[in-house]
Amino acid sequence: MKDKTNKFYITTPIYYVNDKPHIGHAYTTIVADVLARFWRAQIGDKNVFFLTGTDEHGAKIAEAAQVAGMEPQAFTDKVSQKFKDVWSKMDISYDYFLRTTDKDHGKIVTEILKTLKAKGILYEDDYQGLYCVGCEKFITEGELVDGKCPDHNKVPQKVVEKNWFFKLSEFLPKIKKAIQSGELYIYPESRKNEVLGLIDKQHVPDFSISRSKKSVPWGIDLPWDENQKTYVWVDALSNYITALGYPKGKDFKKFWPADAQFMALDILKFHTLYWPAILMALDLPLPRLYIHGFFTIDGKKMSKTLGNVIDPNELADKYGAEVSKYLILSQFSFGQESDIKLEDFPIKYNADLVNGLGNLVSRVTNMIELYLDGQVGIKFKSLNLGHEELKQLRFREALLTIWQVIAKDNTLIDQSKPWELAKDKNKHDQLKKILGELSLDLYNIALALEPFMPQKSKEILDIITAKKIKKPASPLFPRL
Ligand code: ME8
Repeated sequence: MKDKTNKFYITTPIYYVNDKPHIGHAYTTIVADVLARFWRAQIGDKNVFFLTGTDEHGAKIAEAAQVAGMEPQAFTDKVSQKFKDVWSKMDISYDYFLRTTDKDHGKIVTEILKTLKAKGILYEDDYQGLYCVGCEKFITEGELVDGKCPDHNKVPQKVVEKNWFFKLSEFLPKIKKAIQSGELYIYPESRKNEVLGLIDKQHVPDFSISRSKKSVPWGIDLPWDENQKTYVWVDALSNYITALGYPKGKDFKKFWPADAQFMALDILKFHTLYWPAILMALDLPLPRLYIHGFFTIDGKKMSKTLGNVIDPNELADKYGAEVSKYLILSQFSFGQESDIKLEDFPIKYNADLVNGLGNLVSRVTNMIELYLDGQVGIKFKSLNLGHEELKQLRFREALLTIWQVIAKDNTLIDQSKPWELAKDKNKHDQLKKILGELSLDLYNIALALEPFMPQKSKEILDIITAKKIKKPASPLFPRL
């Protein structure tokens, strides 16, 4: 990760609106939010651009609309709003929410396609093969398990149609070089190697940039062929630059290339091969890609049939936005494949927030109020706690660093027993020194928490920097 920068552009995938948001979408969006808040504090609000949105075209969405008995546009309006609502409930600070059904986006996608065609990168051909609507991708026999797409457990469609194709083969050697040189940055290393393996060992075919209008009527028209619609992935990937007003927009000039594009490994190939190829074809610089693991819930893949899909709305209702974010991010390290154990949430809430941070704030402020008449008399300075970790996108580790200080301070209080020092006039200096150290730590804990828990951070800062420090009237984190 960049150590110094004067602008920072962060994206999440744009999520399919075939169904309502779940905790998987929330995880990616929360890490993006934390990073956006972190960089805003370093380089100023105007220099950070955080994009998220919804992916609304294609067969998958059209089918879901049909099942819901709605017109596609009305259906996508409704589900897209659910994403906006949950992000607002989770206090997600995006700068722009892009919908692929936005007119502005569509116009730019059309321009991008025309440019690619004019450059001779597209050609027309017959496609004969299999298509998985769940993945919105052409799938090979070799990828099937028992004749079904392993991700969606469905028999793919047989497709015979004319499509326009992108000459990916021409770009693969250049993409490989860009990955090796770091010009196309892929994190973590294991995913980077996976992509290099894909290029070397598997035949990666050219990809289609259109679908026949007969089979997929819901999408952006192909400008030069009235029988075709734009393939949903080309429409979707373009969002990362259409949102900035490519090619001439001020934001585009300022923010592209992206400093952190987040996603899980399910869409690795689209982002590490198709997307760089499109960018190279447009003569644009390449982004930095950060791929996290897919997590399971209590050991099982999240699915409607298993009934274990976690709705972020429910978490926010139970714990509030900030605590929910803490509980999700502290479960596992970014990049790892992991399991979320819901039964751990209340345990962790009590241990880390009620007994850890909340208790520390109330003990320290109580003692300063009682023994020092609310005056700790020190100058606060920032120690940049957790900054290194956040610059490297080690979200969980940044939290661990903060909680180490909390644990150290709670132990310091237990061992130094300030209430005993307070009884002895000769030990007043020692008492003052310990409470000074503790309040400086609280100040830095609050600063470090700002990207994760902006409101709690402000509450603690207000308490600890007040002219007269007082124990808060109610606990920072009430017991469940
Ligand atoms: O793929 N664990 O949209 P999508 C972790 N529209 N992250 C998860 C997850 C899980 N179990 N489930 C989902 C699409 N995610 C396309 C993207 S981008 C140009 C187009 C997160 O709604 C993770 O970020 O299927 C994953 O990559 C994304 O949701 C897929 O969202």
